Amino acid sequence: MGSSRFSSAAQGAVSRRRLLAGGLALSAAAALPGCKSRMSGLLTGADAHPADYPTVKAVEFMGQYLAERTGGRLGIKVYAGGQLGSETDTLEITSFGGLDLNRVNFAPLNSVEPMTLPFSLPFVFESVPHMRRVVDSEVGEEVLAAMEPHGLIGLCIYDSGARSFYNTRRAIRTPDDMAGLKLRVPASDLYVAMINALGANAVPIPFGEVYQSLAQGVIDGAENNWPSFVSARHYEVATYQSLTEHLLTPEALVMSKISWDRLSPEDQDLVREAARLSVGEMRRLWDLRVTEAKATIAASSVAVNEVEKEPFAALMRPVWEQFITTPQQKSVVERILAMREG
Ligand code: BDP
Repeated sequence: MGSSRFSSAAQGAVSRRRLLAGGLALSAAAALPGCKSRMSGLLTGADAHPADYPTVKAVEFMGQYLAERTGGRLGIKVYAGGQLGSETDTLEITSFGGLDLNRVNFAPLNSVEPMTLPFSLPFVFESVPHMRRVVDSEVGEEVLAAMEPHGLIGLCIYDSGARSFYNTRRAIRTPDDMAGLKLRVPASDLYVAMINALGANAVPIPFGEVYQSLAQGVIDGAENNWPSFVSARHYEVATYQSLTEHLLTPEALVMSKISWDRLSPEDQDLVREAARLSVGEMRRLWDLRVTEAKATIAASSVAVNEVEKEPFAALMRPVWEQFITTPQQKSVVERILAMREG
């Protein structure tokens, strides 16, 4: 099951082995033949973020909705804080049916499904409203649907704000300032190419290991949005934040196709409806969280600088050409650009 694009089974933590054995997913035993609509239980989900983060809260909101609508027959339990492993690992586990739900950034999906690459292109979205317009359109639906052959049902797309660079060395004002910096990236070849095209050195590391790597000087910096910069405490170590806003890559909530197929058509509709409703809640929480994170940084010792984006964007053309190659991807990119205001 799943796609050959996934690497061999995730190794390591006992909890992950349990997951691979199907230990946490909606139990197959609950799905009696012919009794699909009586399926009951807690859907399990994974998230790299702490329990109070907007993505976790949004999925819990979805769970409450499901519980209300089914009289408690269905619900969701989120394993937050990356306790089940990196997003790459949990995606693989989800595709095998060891987890029901997984909230991930689009970055780790880039190596799973090429149709996720357009959303990960640097400078493709001009603003948060532009990104929201795109993901709310048929383009969002198309990209979510493209994950199904990999054992993943794309349920909805959440915000992730704008990612900017931060590091322990110096303010970044022009691409020249990036020369030689060792910068952490998520597990995506596109991110690696982006960093290298800017003259820095990309170091792929799971999100949960970034704080320690910064503190130990294994890397000089990383890039992320305001809420993650604060909640992962990267700002305590990386005290130069440069507002490149190079990526507005969103987040995806996916469901294991194996778990999905165990639901009755009515429950599938309900899960889709709950996911759709959770997007509004997520955006509300997200906007508050961005404001809070900015206030935390303003009161901290982080030196924040604005950046003229054009010189950075100009260096991204070869990256776009390298990763956008199929007519389907090109069509998505064209439609994204057509939805710009400027
Ligand atoms: C955060 C995303 C999270 C990623 C993380 C990263 O919400 O899904 O794991 O960035 O950089 O903004 O890996």
